[in-house]
Amino acid sequence: MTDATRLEIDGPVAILRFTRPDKRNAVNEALLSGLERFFLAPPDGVAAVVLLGEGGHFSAGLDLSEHKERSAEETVYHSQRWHRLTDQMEFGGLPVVCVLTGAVIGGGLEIATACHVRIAEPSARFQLPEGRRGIFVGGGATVRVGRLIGPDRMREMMLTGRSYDADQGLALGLCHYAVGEGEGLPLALDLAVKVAENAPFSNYLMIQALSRIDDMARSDGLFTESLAAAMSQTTEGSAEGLRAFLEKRPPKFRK
Ligand code: 1HE
Repeated sequence: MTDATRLEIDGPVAILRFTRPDKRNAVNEALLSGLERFFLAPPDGVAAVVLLGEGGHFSAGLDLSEHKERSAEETVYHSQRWHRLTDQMEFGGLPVVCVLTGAVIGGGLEIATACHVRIAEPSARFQLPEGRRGIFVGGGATVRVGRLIGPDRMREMMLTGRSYDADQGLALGLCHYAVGEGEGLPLALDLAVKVAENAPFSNYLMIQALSRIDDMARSDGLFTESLAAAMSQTTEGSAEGLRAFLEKRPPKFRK
């Protein structure tokens, strides 16, 4: 993809790796562009993505050597670029499973929380050390991390700079699975294949509807749910999924 990311396609699953281990996969221009290139135009036929970092770390966040040169104006544009990317990851329609090892720090946590399934190995450390760097989060953490663990806990996490480990992350909802060392990628691939076998439009609705309904008033949310249910009912997927269940066989969805 770029010299900071590598893409491999295995049937319906794309495996995207961060390949800057010597810099703990800090997100520089090349890494950000690699993510944008993939998520803005995913290859045809891909139905799920696995995201991971090489060298024992997911990502140490924003590349601070590049960031120190940015003006305030450039920082707004750069932060908005992260928001476009992470929104595209969250709402683009492609399920994303990430494997979290080592540093899941700052922007690394912002990327992780834009993924739909998060698997942490024992080395994972979740941290928001922006206060020690004299900066603030800018890649969506106030919304995504704030909603996952609550603004109160996020503020404490930022003020004290504490790091949470994989088991604590699991209890807090920063990850969905805490697994043994080396077990992250096999589980991610299994789950990605399973997700890719769902009816495509059901996956699309899960990805689009849930966070949006969370933004709505209760009655708007419930009405939107009914509309989404009705739309799913018009697809080939529902015809096949319901028929397969009644015929006692696995469904076979068009990709
Ligand atoms: C980096 C970065 C980086 C490592 N930008 N170069 N993120 C942070 O504040 C985290 C900063 N990094 C760390 O706290 C540590 O590097 C780690 C705990 C992740 C790993 O420690 P360690 O001992 O394994 O490695 P190291 O020796 O500290 O780092 C290895 C190299 O990676 C070193 O470069 P070298 O040329 O001296 O070998 C480090 O400088 C480099 N490196 N992390 C640049 N982040 C959209 S806004 C988001 C805002 C944020 O993300 S703020 C949080 C930034």
